[in-house]
Amino acid sequence: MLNLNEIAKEKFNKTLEESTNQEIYKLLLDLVQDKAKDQPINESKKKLYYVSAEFLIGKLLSNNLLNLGLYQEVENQLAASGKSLAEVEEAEQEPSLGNGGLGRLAACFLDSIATLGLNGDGVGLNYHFGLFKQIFKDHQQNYAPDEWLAEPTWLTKSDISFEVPFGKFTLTSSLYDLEVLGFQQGKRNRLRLFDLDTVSSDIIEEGTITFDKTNIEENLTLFLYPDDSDRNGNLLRIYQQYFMVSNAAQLAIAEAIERGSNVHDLADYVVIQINDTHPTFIIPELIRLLTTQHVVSYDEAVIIVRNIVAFTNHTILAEALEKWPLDDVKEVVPEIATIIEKLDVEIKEQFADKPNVHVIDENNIVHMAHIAIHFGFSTNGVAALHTEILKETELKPFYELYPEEFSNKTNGITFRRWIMAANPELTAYLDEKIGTDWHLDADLTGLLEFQKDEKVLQELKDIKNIKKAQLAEHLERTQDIKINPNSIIDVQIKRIHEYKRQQMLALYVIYKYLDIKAGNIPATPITIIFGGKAAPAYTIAQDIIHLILTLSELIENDADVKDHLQLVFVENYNVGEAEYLFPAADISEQISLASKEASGTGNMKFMLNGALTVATLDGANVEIAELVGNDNIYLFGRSSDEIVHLYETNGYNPQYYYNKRQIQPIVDFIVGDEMMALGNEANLTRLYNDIKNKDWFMALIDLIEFIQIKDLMFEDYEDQAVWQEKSLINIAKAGFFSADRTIEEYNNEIWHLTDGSSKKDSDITLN
Ligand code: 26Q
Repeated sequence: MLNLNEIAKEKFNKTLEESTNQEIYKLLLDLVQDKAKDQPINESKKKLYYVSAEFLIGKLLSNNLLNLGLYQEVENQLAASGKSLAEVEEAEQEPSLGNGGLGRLAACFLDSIATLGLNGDGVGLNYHFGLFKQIFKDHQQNYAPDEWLAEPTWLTKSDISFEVPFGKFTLTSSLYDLEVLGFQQGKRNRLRLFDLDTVSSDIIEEGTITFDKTNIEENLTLFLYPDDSDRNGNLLRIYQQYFMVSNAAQLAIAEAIERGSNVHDLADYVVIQINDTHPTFIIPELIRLLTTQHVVSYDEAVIIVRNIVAFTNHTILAEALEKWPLDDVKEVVPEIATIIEKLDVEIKEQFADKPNVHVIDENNIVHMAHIAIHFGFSTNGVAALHTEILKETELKPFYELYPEEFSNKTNGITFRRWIMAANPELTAYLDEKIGTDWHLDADLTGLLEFQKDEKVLQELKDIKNIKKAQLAEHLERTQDIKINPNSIIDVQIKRIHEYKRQQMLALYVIYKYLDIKAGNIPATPITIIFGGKAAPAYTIAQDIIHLILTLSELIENDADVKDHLQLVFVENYNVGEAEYLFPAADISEQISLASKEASGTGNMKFMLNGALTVATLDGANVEIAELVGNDNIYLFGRSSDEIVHLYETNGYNPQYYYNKRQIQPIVDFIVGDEMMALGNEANLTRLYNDIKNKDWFMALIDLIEFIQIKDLMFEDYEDQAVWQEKSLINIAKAGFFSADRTIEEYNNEIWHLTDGSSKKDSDITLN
């Protein structure tokens, strides 16, 4: 029997009541670690390595307690001593080892892989500083380093270490492990994070995120690459990537040999899923290791690797597709550059007439995705529409070469974190209404039976109100932001990027502000909440943040409006903030320019917690709409086909939309006197000119429709019986988006972990 009081007495010679939250956190961390290490590690002949530059795992305490089945017991015992788990959790530093969706997906996948009892580890880097801390000052995004590696830590240093040979020096790695516990599974996997003992925070300029980018021994794992658009620091990025994959490859080979592989049969023992192209160097690295450290010929090594590596694409934005100058690769790892050149020769011989599939282009640029597709056995997109776009446009020439290697794996989210831990109130209510099987099978459709049950609809609303009150309390306590918990909570939380169109929602806010000034008072007050970080070098994204923060102050200062409309930008949006925001939202903003958002996963978290979605038909929104039906989602905007066509024909002209009577005053407001009085002229003018003259991601094209659909939504909110029914249907249909379903698909169609054979055992021949 667990007795926290006794443990506290033993450890600190205090009762639980007398212990500080910090002490209780330490006590619970030790308890979880002990229990975790009692659990055997998953085993099977073949093992998966999920290699990723990012794992946005979030805080671990609640999730681990939940997966061990201790959550309720611990919460009860803490409560009996006047303590709360939520407050204890505030002692935990959040590891922000990811930028956004791709990193969070990797974390959800680890949870599901362990829950399904599959033998699969994550492999990545132990960044000493996670993604920067975002601080708002003078309506601008500022940066502070995020030092998360404080004691006590969940990491355990192993005695595993490898030599990684760069061109100019060889470095020795150290491996740290994090336990990954399956939900009620009794076995565990690990997240394996490689590091360098020589890394030092002394090279960081005090209080900034600036450091000497050339001092590789001291900086290699110092920072998560903070950026998905900046081109500086390319060499460091290559150093990081090669260090990650060399360690991953050496680990996979060593473990396979331990399990009985003779290396020639490595593909029966190892499958490697690469999370976007960031780990693509693992292909040449495996070839290097097999041919130099083991007795495998080059030709055979290429075949082995082709049976091991599978690639997931997460974006169709051209600027996010990784390409490195061959000279940069040569400078960092000449041996790998040589192998890439050999692979390129093979492809050029085979496809002489198809320059768009070559590995190295005419400008001597290495295309990482091309390596991954040619020399892996599987390429997948992350939502149905995204995969279709890959096949029909972005990766069409590759799809024509290898049609059977392409597949879709629609993303998913772990229900353990995104409803069971984040929304225990809704969890308990669902348990009462439909039983607890959904904890494992994610089937929530039993709820549909209560679609017309007024009492149930009212109780769901009561839970939403509790979550709104908790959000309001949290924001006031931690950020000194006061929101009205009785208002409609309308949320857009995600990285700041033009294609996600935060600027379009900001334009809606201007419209609404002017409308309220004109005397049209909303029936229920509205709170629009933004959260998200912008890449430091992404100028227009900084301008969008500035616009929102300035507008927020303007509204706050306006006595006519502030009680009816509030605009809030949550600072330093991260997994912890997300856990408050998703359960409290009434409205989920999924308004990306159609064709641009590969999937989205926040859309799924909102739906699961009962928010209604305003959406373009983009990414996984398409599948949400199919599941709930058009009456239970608010769709608007141009279709993906129309947008793709506009880009192809250069057919979009923002001036045309700007000149419309309804739009011009809204856009002009950005540089009007009121905004200029509060904001920064350079930011506002640049953004204004960009929207008017360029608007590359077409914020104006859907603006009028967006205004109409949002106003319709606010109108519909007033009929609570109808609104709550829609909300119930969204919850009930969310089961498809369980990451357990996604991982089952990966395993059945790509990894084949339980049947012991690789996908293409002998069906590949030398050319
Ligand atoms: C590229 C080159 C150099 C440096 C960094 C990068 C880089 C870093 C991060 C490129 C892309 C990323 C992150 C991409 C990402 O998060 N994509 C999101 O993946 C989610 C999971 O599949 C999807 O749901 C989102 O739609 C997609 O935007």
